[in-house]
Amino acid sequence: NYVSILIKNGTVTNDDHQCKSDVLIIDGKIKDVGLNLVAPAGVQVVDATDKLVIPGGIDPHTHFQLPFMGTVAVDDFNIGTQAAVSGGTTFVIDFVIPTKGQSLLEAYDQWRSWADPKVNHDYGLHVAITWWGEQVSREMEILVKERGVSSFKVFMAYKNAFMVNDEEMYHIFKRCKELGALAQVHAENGDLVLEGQKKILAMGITGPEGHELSRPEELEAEATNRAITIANSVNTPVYIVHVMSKGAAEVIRHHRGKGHRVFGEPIAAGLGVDGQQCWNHDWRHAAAYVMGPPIRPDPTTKEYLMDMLATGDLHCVGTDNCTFCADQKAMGKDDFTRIPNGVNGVEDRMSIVWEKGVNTGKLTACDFVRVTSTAAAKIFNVYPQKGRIAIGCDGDVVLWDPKATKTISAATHHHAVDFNIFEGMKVTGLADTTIVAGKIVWSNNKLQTVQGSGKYIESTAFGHPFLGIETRDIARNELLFKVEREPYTGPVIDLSKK
Ligand code: DUC
Ligand code: ZN
Ligand code: ZN
Ligand code: ZN
Repeated sequence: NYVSILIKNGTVTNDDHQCKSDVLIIDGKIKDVGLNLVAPAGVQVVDATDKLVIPGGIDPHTHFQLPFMGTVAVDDFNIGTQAAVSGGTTFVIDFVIPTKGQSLLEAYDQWRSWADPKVNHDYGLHVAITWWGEQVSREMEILVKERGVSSFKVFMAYKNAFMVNDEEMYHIFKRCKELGALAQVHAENGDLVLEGQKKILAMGITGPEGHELSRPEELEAEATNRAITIANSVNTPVYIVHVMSKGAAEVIRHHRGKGHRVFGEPIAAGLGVDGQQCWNHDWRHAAAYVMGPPIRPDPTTKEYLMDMLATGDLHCVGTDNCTFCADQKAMGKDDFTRIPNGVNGVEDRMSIVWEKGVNTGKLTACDFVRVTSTAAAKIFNVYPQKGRIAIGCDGDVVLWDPKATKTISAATHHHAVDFNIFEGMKVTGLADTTIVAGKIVWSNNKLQTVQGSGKYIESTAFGHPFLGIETRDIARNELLFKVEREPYTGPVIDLSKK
Protein backbone atom coordinates (compact mmCIF):
# COMPACT_ATOMS: atom_id res chain seq x y z
CA ASN A 1 0.00 0.00 0.00
CA TYR A 2 2.42 2.56 -1.24
CA VAL A 3 1.41 6.17 -1.48
CA SER A 4 2.02 8.15 -4.65
CA ILE A 5 3.71 11.51 -4.57
CA LEU A 6 4.45 14.18 -7.14
CA ILE A 7 7.28 16.52 -6.12
CA LYS A 8 6.86 19.80 -8.00
CA ASN A 9 9.22 22.72 -8.73
CA GLY A 10 12.36 21.39 -7.08
CA THR A 11 15.94 21.22 -8.31
CA VAL A 12 16.78 17.57 -8.86
CA THR A 13 20.38 17.08 -7.79
CA ASN A 14 22.32 13.92 -8.59
CA ASP A 15 26.07 13.45 -8.15
CA ASP A 16 26.70 14.37 -11.79
CA HIS A 17 23.85 16.64 -12.82
CA GLN A 18 21.49 19.26 -11.49
CA CYS A 19 18.32 20.58 -13.15
CA LYS A 20 14.81 21.85 -12.48
CA SER A 21 12.53 18.86 -12.57
CA ASP A 22 9.44 17.32 -11.07
CA VAL A 23 9.63 13.80 -9.68
CA LEU A 24 6.75 11.33 -9.65
CA ILE A 25 6.90 8.39 -7.25
CA ILE A 26 4.37 5.58 -7.58
CA ASP A 27 4.30 2.31 -5.63
CA GLY A 28 7.57 3.13 -3.94
CA LYS A 29 9.55 3.70 -7.16
CA ILE A 30 10.42 6.76 -9.18
CA LYS A 31 8.07 6.64 -12.16
CA ASP A 32 8.96 9.84 -13.95
CA VAL A 33 11.40 12.76 -13.83
CA GLY A 34 10.78 15.79 -16.00
CA LEU A 35 9.33 19.26 -16.38
CA ASN A 36 5.65 20.03 -15.85
CA LEU A 37 4.59 16.54 -14.82
CA VAL A 38 0.87 16.26 -14.22
CA ALA A 39 -0.37 14.51 -11.13
CA PRO A 40 -2.49 11.44 -11.86
CA ALA A 41 -5.71 11.24 -9.81
CA GLY A 42 -5.17 10.56 -6.12
CA VAL A 43 -1.53 11.57 -6.10
CA GLN A 44 -0.28 13.77 -3.27
CA VAL A 45 1.49 16.87 -4.56
CA VAL A 46 4.44 18.28 -2.62
CA ASP A 47 5.93 21.65 -3.46
CA ALA A 48 9.72 21.76 -3.53
CA THR A 49 10.27 25.38 -4.58
CA ASP A 50 13.73 26.52 -3.37
CA LYS A 51 14.57 22.97 -2.32
CA LEU A 52 17.01 20.47 -3.74
CA VAL A 53 15.49 17.09 -4.55
CA ILE A 54 18.24 14.62 -3.73
CA PRO A 55 18.57 10.87 -3.41
CA GLY A 56 18.12 9.87 0.24
CA GLY A 57 21.36 9.85 2.19
CA ILE A 58 23.27 6.60 2.63
CA ASP A 59 25.21 6.00 5.82
CA PRO A 60 27.54 3.09 5.07
CA HIS A 61 28.65 2.67 8.69
CA THR A 62 26.29 2.24 11.66
CA HIS A 63 26.22 0.02 14.74
CA PHE A 64 22.63 0.01 15.97
CA GLN A 65 22.06 -1.92 19.22
CA LEU A 66 25.59 -3.34 19.05
CA PRO A 67 26.64 -5.44 22.04
CA PHE A 68 30.07 -3.91 22.70
CA MET A 69 32.55 -3.45 25.58
CA GLY A 70 30.22 -4.98 28.15
CA THR A 71 27.09 -3.06 27.20
CA VAL A 72 24.74 -2.45 24.25
CA ALA A 73 24.52 0.65 22.04
CA VAL A 74 21.28 2.52 22.85
CA ASP A 75 20.20 3.59 19.37
CA ASP A 76 18.42 0.44 18.23
CA PHE A 77 17.22 -0.23 14.68
CA ASN A 78 13.97 1.65 15.36
CA ILE A 79 15.36 4.78 16.99
CA GLY A 80 18.48 4.73 14.84
CA THR A 81 16.52 4.72 11.59
CA GLN A 82 14.16 7.40 12.94
CA ALA A 83 17.17 9.59 13.71
CA ALA A 84 18.44 8.82 10.20
CA VAL A 85 15.33 9.97 8.33
CA SER A 86 15.00 13.12 10.44
CA GLY A 87 18.40 14.09 9.05
CA GLY A 88 17.79 13.01 5.45
CA THR A 89 19.31 9.53 5.49
CA THR A 90 17.15 6.72 4.10
CA PHE A 91 19.56 3.80 3.87
CA VAL A 92 22.18 2.52 6.28
CA ILE A 93 24.59 -0.38 6.12
CA ASP A 94 25.14 -1.87 9.57
CA PHE A 95 27.72 -4.45 10.62
CA VAL A 96 27.11 -8.04 11.66
CA ILE A 97 29.91 -8.71 14.16
CA PRO A 98 30.26 -12.40 15.05
CA THR A 99 32.25 -13.28 18.15
CA LYS A 100 35.44 -15.30 17.62
CA GLY A 101 34.46 -18.87 16.78
CA GLN A 102 30.81 -17.99 16.09
CA SER A 103 29.13 -19.09 12.87
CA LEU A 104 28.86 -16.12 10.50
CA LEU A 105 25.45 -17.33 9.35
CA GLU A 106 24.19 -17.54 12.90
CA ALA A 107 25.40 -13.99 13.58
CA TYR A 108 23.87 -12.77 10.32
CA ASP A 109 20.50 -14.29 11.30
CA GLN A 110 20.84 -12.64 14.70
CA TRP A 111 21.27 -9.19 13.14
CA ARG A 112 18.40 -9.76 10.71
CA SER A 113 16.13 -10.72 13.61
CA TRP A 114 17.09 -7.51 15.43
CA ALA A 115 16.76 -5.23 12.43
CA ASP A 116 13.89 -6.54 10.29
CA PRO A 117 11.06 -5.85 12.76
CA LYS A 118 12.41 -2.41 13.66
CA VAL A 119 13.82 -0.59 10.63
CA ASN A 120 11.95 2.45 9.37
CA HIS A 121 13.76 2.41 6.02
CA ASP A 122 15.78 -0.05 3.95
CA TYR A 123 19.14 -1.27 5.15
CA GLY A 124 22.02 -3.53 4.21
CA LEU A 125 24.62 -5.50 6.15
CA HIS A 126 28.38 -5.83 6.04
CA VAL A 127 29.79 -8.82 7.93
CA ALA A 128 32.88 -8.56 10.13
CA ILE A 129 35.31 -11.47 10.01
CA THR A 130 36.77 -11.90 13.48
CA TRP A 131 38.43 -15.30 13.08
CA TRP A 132 39.65 -17.53 10.30
CA GLY A 133 39.17 -21.16 9.29
CA GLU A 134 37.50 -23.55 6.81
CA GLN A 135 34.06 -22.77 8.20
CA VAL A 136 34.55 -19.00 7.82
CA SER A 137 35.70 -19.45 4.24
CA ARG A 138 32.61 -21.57 3.44
CA GLU A 139 30.21 -19.24 5.19
CA MET A 140 31.62 -16.17 3.43
CA GLU A 141 30.65 -17.79 0.14
CA ILE A 142 27.12 -18.53 1.37
CA LEU A 143 26.76 -14.94 2.58
CA VAL A 144 27.78 -13.63 -0.83
CA LYS A 145 25.76 -16.04 -2.95
CA GLU A 146 22.67 -16.49 -0.83
CA ARG A 147 22.41 -13.62 1.67
CA GLY A 148 23.21 -10.54 -0.40
CA VAL A 149 26.38 -9.63 1.51
CA SER A 150 29.14 -8.10 -0.63
CA SER A 151 31.51 -6.56 1.91
CA PHE A 152 33.51 -8.01 4.80
CA LYS A 153 35.27 -5.99 7.49
CA VAL A 154 38.26 -6.92 9.59
CA PHE A 155 39.35 -5.23 12.80
CA MET A 156 43.08 -4.62 13.23
CA ALA A 157 42.32 -3.40 16.77
CA TYR A 158 40.24 -4.62 19.75
CA LYS A 159 42.71 -7.36 20.62
CA ASN A 160 41.13 -10.31 22.47
CA ALA A 161 37.74 -9.35 21.01
CA PHE A 162 37.51 -8.88 17.24
CA MET A 163 41.10 -8.33 16.13
CA VAL A 164 42.70 -10.51 13.45
CA ASN A 165 46.44 -10.74 12.75
CA ASP A 166 48.18 -10.14 9.42
CA GLU A 167 48.15 -13.79 8.41
CA GLU A 168 44.41 -14.06 9.02
CA MET A 169 43.84 -10.77 7.23
CA TYR A 170 45.77 -12.07 4.23
CA HIS A 171 43.55 -15.14 3.97
CA ILE A 172 40.36 -13.11 4.49
CA PHE A 173 41.35 -10.61 1.77
CA LYS A 174 42.26 -13.48 -0.56
CA ARG A 175 38.82 -14.96 0.02
CA CYS A 176 37.22 -11.56 -0.69
CA LYS A 177 39.11 -11.49 -3.97
CA GLU A 178 37.85 -14.96 -4.93
CA LEU A 179 34.27 -14.01 -4.10
CA GLY A 180 34.39 -10.55 -5.67
CA ALA A 181 33.51 -9.04 -2.27
CA LEU A 182 34.92 -5.77 -0.94
CA ALA A 183 37.36 -5.95 1.98
CA GLN A 184 36.89 -3.31 4.68
CA VAL A 185 39.28 -2.49 7.49
CA HIS A 186 39.23 -0.85 10.90
CA ALA A 187 42.86 0.22 10.71
CA GLU A 188 44.67 0.68 14.02
CA ASN A 189 47.66 -1.26 15.32
CA GLY A 190 45.84 -3.24 18.02
CA ASP A 191 48.98 -4.63 19.66
CA LEU A 192 50.43 -1.16 20.14
CA VAL A 193 47.06 0.23 21.28
CA LEU A 194 47.15 -2.27 24.14
CA GLU A 195 50.74 -1.38 25.04
CA GLY A 196 49.91 2.32 24.76
CA GLN A 197 46.97 1.92 27.13
CA LYS A 198 49.19 0.21 29.73
CA LYS A 199 51.80 2.93 29.37
CA ILE A 200 49.33 5.83 29.77
CA LEU A 201 47.56 4.20 32.73
CA ALA A 202 50.98 3.60 34.36
CA MET A 203 51.63 7.34 34.05
CA GLY A 204 48.53 7.87 36.20
CA ILE A 205 46.38 9.20 33.39
CA THR A 206 42.98 7.53 33.76
CA GLY A 207 40.60 10.11 32.21
CA PRO A 208 39.18 10.32 28.67
CA GLU A 209 42.20 12.36 27.54
CA GLY A 210 44.23 9.16 27.94
CA HIS A 211 42.29 7.57 25.09
CA GLU A 212 43.95 9.47 22.25
CA LEU A 213 47.31 9.58 24.02
CA SER A 214 47.31 5.79 24.09
CA ARG A 215 46.50 5.40 20.39
CA PRO A 216 48.06 8.31 18.47
CA GLU A 217 47.57 8.77 14.75
CA GLU A 218 50.78 6.93 13.83
CA LEU A 219 49.06 3.72 14.89
CA GLU A 220 46.22 4.46 12.48
CA ALA A 221 48.52 5.44 9.61
CA GLU A 222 50.73 2.38 10.09
CA ALA A 223 47.77 -0.02 10.13
CA THR A 224 46.22 1.71 7.09
CA ASN A 225 49.44 1.22 5.17
CA ARG A 226 49.69 -2.41 6.29
CA ALA A 227 46.08 -3.16 5.32
CA ILE A 228 46.55 -1.65 1.86
CA THR A 229 49.83 -3.55 1.42
CA ILE A 230 48.15 -6.85 2.29
CA ALA A 231 45.19 -6.09 0.00
CA ASN A 232 47.59 -5.25 -2.83
CA SER A 233 49.43 -8.52 -2.29
CA VAL A 234 46.26 -10.37 -3.29
CA ASN A 235 45.19 -7.69 -5.77
CA THR A 236 41.87 -6.90 -4.15
CA PRO A 237 40.35 -3.45 -3.52
CA VAL A 238 40.16 -2.29 0.08
CA TYR A 239 37.89 0.17 1.89
CA ILE A 240 39.23 1.91 5.00
CA VAL A 241 36.40 2.67 7.45
CA HIS A 242 36.47 5.75 9.71
CA VAL A 243 39.54 7.57 8.42
CA MET A 244 40.19 9.84 11.41
CA SER A 245 43.64 11.33 10.85
CA LYS A 246 45.72 13.27 8.36
CA GLY A 247 48.31 10.50 8.53
CA ALA A 248 45.87 7.77 7.50
CA ALA A 249 44.38 9.98 4.77
CA GLU A 250 47.87 10.66 3.42
CA VAL A 251 48.60 6.94 3.23
CA ILE A 252 45.40 6.41 1.25
CA ARG A 253 46.23 9.24 -1.12
CA HIS A 254 49.74 7.86 -1.60
CA HIS A 255 48.51 4.42 -2.63
CA ARG A 256 45.74 5.80 -4.82
CA GLY A 257 48.39 7.87 -6.57
CA LYS A 258 50.09 4.64 -7.54
CA GLY A 259 46.85 3.31 -9.01
CA HIS A 260 45.83 1.04 -6.19
CA ARG A 261 42.12 0.64 -5.58
CA VAL A 262 41.61 2.04 -2.11
CA PHE A 263 38.49 3.71 -0.76
CA GLY A 264 38.42 5.91 2.34
CA GLU A 265 35.51 6.85 4.59
CA PRO A 266 35.64 9.86 6.88
CA ILE A 267 32.80 10.05 9.40
CA ALA A 268 30.56 12.86 10.63
CA ALA A 269 32.39 13.07 13.98
CA GLY A 270 35.75 13.47 12.27
CA LEU A 271 34.43 16.19 9.95
CA GLY A 272 32.45 18.08 12.55
CA VAL A 273 34.43 18.22 15.81
CA ASP A 274 37.92 17.70 17.16
CA GLY A 275 39.35 15.49 19.87
CA GLN A 276 40.25 18.35 22.19
CA GLN A 277 36.76 17.74 23.60
CA CYS A 278 38.26 14.74 25.42
CA TRP A 279 40.18 17.25 27.61
CA ASN A 280 36.95 18.90 28.79
CA HIS A 281 36.79 19.19 32.60
CA ASP A 282 33.31 17.72 32.67
CA TRP A 283 34.03 13.97 32.63
CA ARG A 284 30.76 13.07 30.94
CA HIS A 285 31.38 15.61 28.19
CA ALA A 286 34.91 14.36 27.59
CA ALA A 287 33.89 10.68 27.61
CA ALA A 288 31.16 11.30 25.04
CA TYR A 289 33.84 11.88 22.39
CA VAL A 290 35.69 8.63 23.07
CA MET A 291 35.55 6.42 20.01
CA GLY A 292 37.99 4.20 18.18
CA PRO A 293 40.04 5.34 16.36
CA PRO A 294 40.07 8.59 18.36
CA ILE A 295 38.77 11.88 17.01
CA ARG A 296 42.11 13.67 16.60
CA PRO A 297 42.99 16.66 18.80
CA ASP A 298 44.55 18.53 15.85
CA PRO A 299 41.68 20.95 15.11
CA THR A 300 42.62 21.27 11.43
CA THR A 301 42.09 17.55 10.80
CA LYS A 302 38.39 18.00 10.01
CA GLU A 303 39.05 20.55 7.26
CA TYR A 304 41.81 18.36 5.88
CA LEU A 305 39.47 15.35 5.64
CA MET A 306 36.84 17.51 3.93
CA ASP A 307 39.42 18.65 1.37
CA MET A 308 40.22 15.01 0.65
CA LEU A 309 36.53 14.32 0.03
CA ALA A 310 36.39 17.27 -2.35
CA THR A 311 39.32 15.98 -4.39
CA GLY A 312 38.02 12.41 -4.44
CA ASP A 313 40.91 10.97 -2.42
CA LEU A 314 38.31 10.01 0.20
CA HIS A 315 34.92 8.77 -0.93
CA CYS A 316 31.89 8.59 1.25
CA VAL A 317 30.86 9.87 4.63
CA GLY A 318 29.73 7.39 7.27
CA THR A 319 29.13 7.90 10.98
CA ASP A 320 30.13 4.80 13.00
CA ASN A 321 26.94 5.71 14.93
CA CYS A 322 27.35 3.65 18.12
CA THR A 323 25.86 5.49 21.06
CA PHE A 324 26.19 5.03 24.80
CA CYS A 325 24.47 7.03 27.55
CA ALA A 326 26.24 8.69 30.48
CA ASP A 327 25.68 5.72 32.79
CA GLN A 328 27.23 3.40 30.20
CA LYS A 329 30.20 5.68 29.51
CA ALA A 330 30.66 5.80 33.32
CA MET A 331 31.84 2.17 33.24
CA GLY A 332 35.17 3.81 32.46
CA LYS A 333 35.07 6.46 35.15
CA ASP A 334 38.39 5.32 36.68
CA ASP A 335 39.92 3.81 33.57
CA PHE A 336 39.53 5.29 30.07
CA THR A 337 40.14 1.87 28.49
CA ARG A 338 36.72 0.80 29.84
CA ILE A 339 34.75 3.71 28.37
CA PRO A 340 32.51 2.16 25.72
CA ASN A 341 33.79 3.49 22.38
CA GLY A 342 31.26 5.25 20.23
CA VAL A 343 29.58 8.48 19.15
CA ASN A 344 26.38 9.67 17.44
CA GLY A 345 26.19 10.90 13.87
CA VAL A 346 23.45 9.28 11.81
CA GLU A 347 20.99 12.16 12.33
CA ASP A 348 23.40 15.04 11.80
CA ARG A 349 25.72 13.60 9.12
CA MET A 350 24.08 15.28 6.13
CA SER A 351 23.85 18.71 7.79
CA ILE A 352 27.45 18.48 9.03
CA VAL A 353 28.64 17.77 5.48
CA TRP A 354 26.53 20.60 4.05
CA GLU A 355 27.71 23.04 6.73
CA LYS A 356 31.40 22.11 6.65
CA GLY A 357 31.56 21.21 2.98
CA VAL A 358 29.08 23.19 0.90
CA ASN A 359 28.74 26.33 3.04
CA THR A 360 32.54 26.65 3.06
CA GLY A 361 32.72 26.39 -0.72
CA LYS A 362 34.68 23.13 -0.71
CA LEU A 363 31.88 21.00 -2.17
CA THR A 364 29.24 21.66 -4.82
CA ALA A 365 25.69 20.44 -4.31
CA CYS A 366 26.52 17.55 -6.67
CA ASP A 367 29.61 16.72 -4.59
CA PHE A 368 27.38 16.71 -1.53
CA VAL A 369 25.14 14.07 -3.11
CA ARG A 370 28.18 12.09 -4.17
CA VAL A 371 29.78 11.90 -0.73
CA THR A 372 26.57 11.47 1.28
CA SER A 373 24.80 9.01 -1.02
CA THR A 374 25.87 8.06 -4.53
CA ALA A 375 29.46 7.00 -3.86
CA ALA A 376 28.32 4.62 -1.13
CA ALA A 377 25.61 3.18 -3.40
CA LYS A 378 28.21 2.51 -6.08
CA ILE A 379 30.92 1.16 -3.79
CA PHE A 380 28.49 -1.17 -2.00
CA ASN A 381 26.71 -2.04 -5.21
CA VAL A 382 23.16 -0.95 -4.56
CA TYR A 383 23.33 1.67 -7.30
CA PRO A 384 21.18 2.89 -8.98
CA GLN A 385 18.41 1.30 -6.93
CA LYS A 386 19.73 3.64 -4.23
CA GLY A 387 21.76 6.82 -4.59
CA ARG A 388 20.13 8.33 -7.66
CA ILE A 389 17.04 10.25 -8.73
CA ALA A 390 16.03 8.59 -11.98
CA ILE A 391 13.21 6.53 -13.41
CA GLY A 392 13.16 3.06 -11.88
CA CYS A 393 15.14 3.98 -8.78
CA ASP A 394 13.68 3.50 -5.30
CA GLY A 395 11.47 6.32 -4.07
CA ASP A 396 13.85 7.32 -1.28
CA VAL A 397 14.04 11.05 -1.81
CA VAL A 398 14.86 14.07 0.33
CA LEU A 399 13.73 17.66 -0.11
CA TRP A 400 16.85 19.44 1.06
CA ASP A 401 16.48 23.00 2.27
CA PRO A 402 19.87 24.72 1.83
CA LYS A 403 18.69 27.81 3.77
CA ALA A 404 17.05 26.22 6.82
CA THR A 405 18.98 26.50 10.06
CA LYS A 406 19.04 24.74 13.39
CA THR A 407 21.21 24.41 16.45
CA ILE A 408 22.03 20.78 17.13
CA SER A 409 21.13 19.62 20.62
CA ALA A 410 20.49 16.45 22.59
CA ALA A 411 17.35 18.21 23.82
CA THR A 412 15.81 17.99 20.35
CA HIS A 413 17.61 15.16 18.58
CA HIS A 414 15.94 11.84 17.75
CA HIS A 415 18.61 9.56 19.21
CA ALA A 416 18.16 7.50 22.36
CA VAL A 417 21.51 8.77 23.64
CA ASP A 418 21.58 11.56 26.24
CA PHE A 419 24.43 13.57 24.69
CA ASN A 420 25.13 14.91 21.23
CA ILE A 421 28.77 15.45 20.22
CA PHE A 422 27.66 18.35 17.98
CA GLU A 423 25.79 20.08 20.84
CA GLY A 424 25.40 23.82 20.20
CA MET A 425 26.62 23.71 16.60
CA LYS A 426 24.56 25.89 14.30
CA VAL A 427 24.07 24.30 10.88
CA THR A 428 22.46 25.74 7.77
CA GLY A 429 21.16 23.10 5.36
CA LEU A 430 18.54 20.63 6.63
CA ALA A 431 16.32 17.79 5.46
CA ASP A 432 12.97 19.52 5.06
CA THR A 433 11.06 16.43 3.96
CA THR A 434 12.20 12.82 3.84
CA ILE A 435 10.41 10.31 1.64
CA VAL A 436 11.00 6.58 2.09
CA ALA A 437 9.61 4.21 -0.54
CA GLY A 438 7.24 6.93 -1.70
CA LYS A 439 5.92 7.76 1.77
CA ILE A 440 6.62 10.98 3.67
CA VAL A 441 8.25 9.94 6.95
CA TRP A 442 9.66 13.31 8.00
CA SER A 443 8.16 16.75 7.42
CA ASN A 444 7.34 19.85 9.47
CA ASN A 445 9.79 18.55 12.05
CA LYS A 446 7.62 15.51 12.70
CA LEU A 447 8.25 11.82 12.22
CA GLN A 448 5.67 9.59 10.56
CA THR A 449 7.72 6.45 10.34
CA VAL A 450 6.37 2.90 10.32
CA GLN A 451 8.46 0.55 12.39
CA GLY A 452 9.43 -2.59 10.49
CA SER A 453 8.47 -1.14 7.10
CA GLY A 454 12.05 -1.05 5.81
CA LYS A 455 13.47 -3.96 3.87
CA TYR A 456 16.82 -5.72 3.87
CA ILE A 457 18.45 -4.95 0.54
CA GLU A 458 20.66 -7.59 -0.99
CA SER A 459 23.84 -6.38 -2.57
CA THR A 460 25.86 -8.39 -5.04
CA ALA A 461 29.53 -9.18 -5.17
CA PHE A 462 31.42 -6.82 -7.40
CA GLY A 463 33.92 -8.11 -9.80
CA HIS A 464 34.05 -4.40 -10.47
CA PRO A 465 33.33 -1.59 -8.04
CA PHE A 466 30.94 0.19 -10.36
CA LEU A 467 28.59 -1.70 -12.62
CA GLY A 468 26.84 1.24 -14.24
CA ILE A 469 23.07 1.28 -14.42
CA GLU A 470 22.60 -2.46 -14.29
CA THR A 471 23.10 -4.39 -11.10
CA ARG A 472 24.12 -7.93 -11.86
CA ASP A 473 24.62 -10.86 -9.56
CA ILE A 474 28.03 -11.94 -10.81
CA ALA A 475 27.95 -15.32 -9.07
CA ARG A 476 24.62 -16.26 -10.65
CA ASN A 477 24.99 -14.12 -13.77
CA GLU A 478 21.53 -12.73 -13.23
CA LEU A 479 20.32 -9.23 -13.92
CA LEU A 480 18.93 -8.05 -10.60
CA PHE A 481 18.06 -4.47 -11.35
CA LYS A 482 17.97 -2.23 -14.36
CA VAL A 483 16.53 1.24 -14.78
CA GLU A 484 13.63 1.18 -17.22
CA ARG A 485 14.95 3.97 -19.37
CA GLU A 486 18.38 5.50 -19.33
CA PRO A 487 17.85 8.74 -17.43
CA TYR A 488 21.08 10.55 -18.16
CA THR A 489 23.69 10.08 -20.84
CA GLY A 490 26.36 12.54 -19.71
CA PRO A 491 29.64 11.66 -18.07
CA VAL A 492 29.52 9.35 -15.07
CA ILE A 493 32.23 9.30 -12.44
CA ASP A 494 33.92 5.91 -12.50
CA LEU A 495 35.17 5.49 -8.97
CA SER A 496 37.60 2.80 -10.02
CA LYS A 497 39.51 5.29 -12.15
CA LYS A 498 39.26 8.40 -10.03
N1 DUC B 1 34.65 2.10 17.15
C1 DUC B 1 33.77 2.67 17.94
O1 DUC B 1 34.01 3.80 18.41
N2 DUC B 1 32.62 2.03 18.23
C2 DUC B 1 32.26 0.79 17.66
C3 DUC B 1 33.33 0.05 17.01
C4 DUC B 1 34.51 0.86 16.65
O2 DUC B 1 35.36 0.40 15.93
ZN1 ZN C 1 35.84 0.48 13.72
ZN1 ZN D 1 50.11 1.04 -2.72
ZN1 ZN E 1 32.39 0.94 13.26
